[in-house]
Amino acid sequence: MNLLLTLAVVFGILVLVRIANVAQMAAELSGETDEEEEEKANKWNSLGFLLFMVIGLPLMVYCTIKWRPLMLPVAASEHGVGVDKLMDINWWVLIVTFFITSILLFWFAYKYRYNKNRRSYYFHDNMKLEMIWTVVPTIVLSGLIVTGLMEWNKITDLTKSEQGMKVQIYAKQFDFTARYAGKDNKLGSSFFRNITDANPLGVDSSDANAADDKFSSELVMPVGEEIELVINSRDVIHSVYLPHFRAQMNAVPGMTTRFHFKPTITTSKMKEITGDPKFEYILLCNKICGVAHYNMKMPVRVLEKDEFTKWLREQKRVFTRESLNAAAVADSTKAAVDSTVIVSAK
Ligand SMILES: [Cu+2]
Repeated sequence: MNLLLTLAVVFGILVLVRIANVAQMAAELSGETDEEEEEKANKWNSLGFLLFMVIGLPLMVYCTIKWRPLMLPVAASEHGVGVDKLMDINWWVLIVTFFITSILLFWFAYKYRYNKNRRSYYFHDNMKLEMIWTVVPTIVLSGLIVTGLMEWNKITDLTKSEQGMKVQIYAKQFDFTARYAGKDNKLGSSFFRNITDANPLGVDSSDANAADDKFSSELVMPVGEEIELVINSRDVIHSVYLPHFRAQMNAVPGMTTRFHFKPTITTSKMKEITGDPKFEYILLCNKICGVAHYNMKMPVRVLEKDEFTKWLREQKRVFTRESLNAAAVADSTKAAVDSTVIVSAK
């Protein structure tokens, strides 16, 4: 089907070129002067501009309305509402500017096409005009930048992050793991040298804060609670992107980044809002991080508070008594081997 369509377009263009050639030859045969021919070409070109405007602009409006359902639904986080408002203001400024400039562009191309009886008007400069096209964009752009910065400062305000429920998002090629801080709301420290198959995040088993930490392969959050994402990467730069919550933060190896937000709509409520019973939130990697980047994602659910507490209770701890014992045995064996090596080296 696509091949047929491409062929049809290519042949269509070829036919148009042939028709243009024939028209030119016919004009030559009829003894038209170059000037007359040029005037005719100008007229057709300028009409073409008008036609493009008359078809193109309504088509753009139609497509925008038709494919609007493919856009993201309402923001599911507190700060997301502000982000959307900013986005809407930006769009309105763009749309109004686009329509004014496009209509002027195509209309002028038609109205002021070459006319041998008309002389163009020359002026060296026009203070008033220059002031208008300097001052108006300056005011509009400053307004956009200042309101954007104010919103950004609110989103990245770290004074609120202390109250947030801490959840580590650990990224690696090509998946995410979540670690919940447990009752103490303190994540146990971690170090890449501690990484083993049983301890994929390299959590320090001797850190008391790690005792109640829990793993999860999905990000589950209680509705209406402040969440503090503590973001790390094992290998390359990834990005934690939560489109429905209007949140994104890079995961950078060797450092900790944070994102603070409050989910406001549960998954089941969002199913109602979107009218889609299969709706699910998602966390995506938004940095091209390797061959399976396209598939690097994590399911996300927002639950009522009591449902969340129940869910968290069922999750597996990072360290169980058995795994701690196994780690202790491994450590002592390693220490014994090390001391043997030292003794034999002597
Ligand atoms: Cu990635």
